[in-house]
Amino acid sequence: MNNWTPAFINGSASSSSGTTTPAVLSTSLISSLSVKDSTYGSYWSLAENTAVGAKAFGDRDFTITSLPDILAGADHIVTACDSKKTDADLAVLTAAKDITVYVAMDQRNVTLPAWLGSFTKTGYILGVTDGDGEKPFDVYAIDLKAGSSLTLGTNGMMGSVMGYTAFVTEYKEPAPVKEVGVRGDANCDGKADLFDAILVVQYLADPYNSAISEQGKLNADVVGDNGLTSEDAQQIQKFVTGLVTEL
Ligand SMILES: [Ca+2]
Ligand SMILES: [Ca+2]
Repeated sequence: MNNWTPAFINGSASSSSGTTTPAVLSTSLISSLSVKDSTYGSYWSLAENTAVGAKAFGDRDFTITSLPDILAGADHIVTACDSKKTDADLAVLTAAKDITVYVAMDQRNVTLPAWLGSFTKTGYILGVTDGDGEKPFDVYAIDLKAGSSLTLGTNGMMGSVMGYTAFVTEYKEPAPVKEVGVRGDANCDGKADLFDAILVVQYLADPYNSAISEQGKLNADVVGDNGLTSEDAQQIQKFVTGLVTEL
């Protein structure tokens, strides 16, 4: 719980009938978060300055135990894990500034909801530790202009997974691509190996869901200076297996 400061501990109110009114919440980046989940919405809140050790959900003691650098200090949309049981839109978020919204989805959720299709898979992994140990969550991102709204939809109704959680940072221009780094180094870890060949093959098969960066695309374009093709993947594989000695 270090450094975890809720902006609001859910501002919801219980009516006399016992049902809860979902909260409307805000931060400097989010002008409003309108929670639509009438069953579990009272567990939702917003927290600022996300750090390792923060609670992942409002209705569980599970904590964030691995946090990618891009999410350090982010606003955290603390969802309810049990909102995974709600087969409807869960919340509507309106941006106070130009922001990037990140949704972290349990990797065991293989029935990704359609609304996530407009997001980009970043390749970053968030770790959430439940009673059984740390579970990896894939981080998806979408940019949102100041004043625009985004609907956070259903988790996809898959069983035996945690619900998603979400984060918001101020939008930053992507770092400009300067020059080729290590040739063949698609994943930008400083060396060319089999993982780079695999990443290029994955990119070619599904470019919209690839974790490859612009710098990685430049590094991996080892044949023809013409963008990535199967020839680039094959050439990196030849380098890995020693058939060619340089890229
Ligand atoms: Ca590499
Ligand atoms: Ca090429």
